[in-house]
Amino acid sequence: MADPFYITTAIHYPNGKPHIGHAYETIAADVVARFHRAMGREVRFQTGTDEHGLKIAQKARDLGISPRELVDDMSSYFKALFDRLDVSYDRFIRTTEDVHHRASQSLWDAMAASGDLYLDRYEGWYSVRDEAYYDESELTEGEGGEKLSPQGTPVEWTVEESWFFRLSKYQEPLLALYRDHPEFVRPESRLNEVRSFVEGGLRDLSVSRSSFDWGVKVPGAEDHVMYVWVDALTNYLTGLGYPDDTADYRTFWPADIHLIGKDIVRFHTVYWPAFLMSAGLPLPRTVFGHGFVLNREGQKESKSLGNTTDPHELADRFGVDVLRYFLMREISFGQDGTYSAEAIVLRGNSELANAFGNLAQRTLSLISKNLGGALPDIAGHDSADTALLETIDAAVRGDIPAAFAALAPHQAVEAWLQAVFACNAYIDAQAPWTLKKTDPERMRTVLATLYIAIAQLAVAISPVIPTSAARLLDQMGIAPELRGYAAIGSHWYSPLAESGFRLAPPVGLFPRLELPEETPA
Ligand code: ME8
Repeated sequence: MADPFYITTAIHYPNGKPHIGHAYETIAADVVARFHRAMGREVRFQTGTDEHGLKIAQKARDLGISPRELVDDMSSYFKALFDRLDVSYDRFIRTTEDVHHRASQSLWDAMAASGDLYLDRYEGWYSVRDEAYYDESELTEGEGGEKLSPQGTPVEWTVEESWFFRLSKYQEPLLALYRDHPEFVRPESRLNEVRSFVEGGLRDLSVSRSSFDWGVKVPGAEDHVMYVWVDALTNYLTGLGYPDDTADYRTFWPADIHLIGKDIVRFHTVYWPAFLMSAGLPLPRTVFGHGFVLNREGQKESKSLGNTTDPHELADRFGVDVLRYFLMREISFGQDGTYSAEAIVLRGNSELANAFGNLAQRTLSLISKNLGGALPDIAGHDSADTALLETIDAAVRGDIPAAFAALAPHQAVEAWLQAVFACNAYIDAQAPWTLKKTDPERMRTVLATLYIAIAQLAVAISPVIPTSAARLLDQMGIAPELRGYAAIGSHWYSPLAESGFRLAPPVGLFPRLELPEETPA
């Protein structure tokens, strides 16, 4: 298969269980991965857990267990959640894997060979919660006068022997990168932030720690472990087999998209390209920094703050596809957005259950009841039928894939919903249920037209609601090879109708959701 496409999520810190933000990012990446697969591309999709560093070591110490026990336990929750949410990753990476230690050490050696690493002494501020070094000038003051990072997290004064990376040397090459490839950082607002940060000057970066040992050992200096972000970023290469010259590496590197949250854009668009330039490796094409999912109080849920909702609970209450649909539909990709039980119920009921589910249910039931499940032949389209099919065609071949390709899943869903509304307007105007007696021939044409439209709409929305779309397409007898964007159209309809296929009485797709009692309507 041609046209490879490599997408990654951030790797998640397993210092606690996953929350809605982790679910959001990974679902978004899955939607993009599924879309590109449906376009016929050869997709590689990687996610995983980021298991080293002081944050993990301190959490384990607080719990009285070893870091290894903590990450083995917590990483499994991330994997189980992503499996539950139908995330179609090809590789779930854990940075404690031996292959990852080897890859990180190879990247380190390559940076050393460029003369970009030197030993010195670090004195400065560090936030364990962000696993980040901050300049004095970036800090703010908390209510009690304590120093806080720009993210509002506590910082501590750190003094230790450390290896440094010559980040300062890469200021001009990075500015040239942003100038020549503005698509490297998206959305544009994040590019502007990063550019001004780099224009403000870059200091060399401390890239090892010698005061604890939970990390990847520095080659040739085994009393040092790598700064956790050095090994974390390397995960994108490890998963392809780096440093070996593997088929996966040759096919998929450089990555097409690193999908990450806005809080870690600096690591991915300043440090990471500088490391890769130093090692002489090609740079990823796009780093996309999405916004935060906030709860109804407008707070960011985070493990460190302890205000998290278990995404399993949301999946239990609303269903996986409704949750996936809601997150993609409600939040403009790239911006922050809020979620609440009410908003999920509203979207699930009005858009999935009513607009799309009822459309399919009504159409398939009429065929099942009135025609014994045999698909009607299309005798003489009139202009209303042609207009509907043209509207659907424009959506499923034009607006919807264009929006997915542009990393705007919220716009893809919006375009899909408009096409669903067009079908609803058509079914109401044509009222096929009244045509049975008055004009059975016309009824057959209307139902055939709707059948074609509904199958196309199910294919088009499959990246977002894969299970429900597949259940509908299974009922409709649509062969797996017809379920991609490339195969979308109406050419399959007559052969299917003539094949003797019989539609069974349809099964509803989306149960009506009730508002939880404890929350006000
Ligand atoms: O940052 N809404 O891990 P992490 C949306 N290990 N996204 C959110 C979110 C929220 N409320 N909270 C977190 C790390 N995220 C590092 C990454 S990559 C080489 C190393 C996003 O577990 C966050 O922005 O803190 C990040 O992209 C991802 O979840 C993992 O966050």
